[in-house]
Amino acid sequence: MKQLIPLALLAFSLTAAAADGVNLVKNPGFEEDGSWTIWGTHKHFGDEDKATLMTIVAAGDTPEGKRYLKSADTWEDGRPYIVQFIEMPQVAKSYVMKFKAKAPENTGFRAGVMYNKGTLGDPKTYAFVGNRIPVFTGTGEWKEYTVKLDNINAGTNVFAVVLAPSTAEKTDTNTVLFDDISLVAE
Ligand SMILES: [Ca+2]
Ligand SMILES: [Ca+2]
Repeated sequence: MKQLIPLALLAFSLTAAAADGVNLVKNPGFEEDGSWTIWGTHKHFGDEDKATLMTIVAAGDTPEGKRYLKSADTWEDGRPYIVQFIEMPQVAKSYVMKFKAKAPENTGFRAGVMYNKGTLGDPKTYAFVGNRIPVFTGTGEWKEYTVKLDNINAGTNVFAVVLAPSTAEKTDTNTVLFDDISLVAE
């Protein structure tokens, strides 16, 4: 019975957080290490190759803070990307994801959210149930992009925030910079 109180408080604080427009993304500006994971790769991609997928750059030309993510898809036989998993005990009706990206002019890249259900890390229960990952077009400059998330698939209890440096075409290759990612209930 003792557990009921902290769980109730947790549920209350999560509801309050959503209502307050809190950013659900951890390490949203890549100012720290961690929270983001390489995903969608194939077994034959070596660790050294994978490193080019997720390079944290600390240099000028940063739209937020001191660091940003540089992500490269150099493979013509795969469409790897970066994810952050967010467990969602309660899912609101809709969310807005915003991020800044710098992609070469007129090249395509993707960002959005995959909807999953089950227990993260347990292949027996974990399953993909849908997504909202539009293709965007680069301008050659840093630009803010927006993804509206609604009609979220029933049963979703884990969001995977996706940052993909190329389109869904496996043969596509590209290098894209990302920073200042936010995901807020509305
Ligand atoms: Ca940053
Ligand atoms: Ca590719």
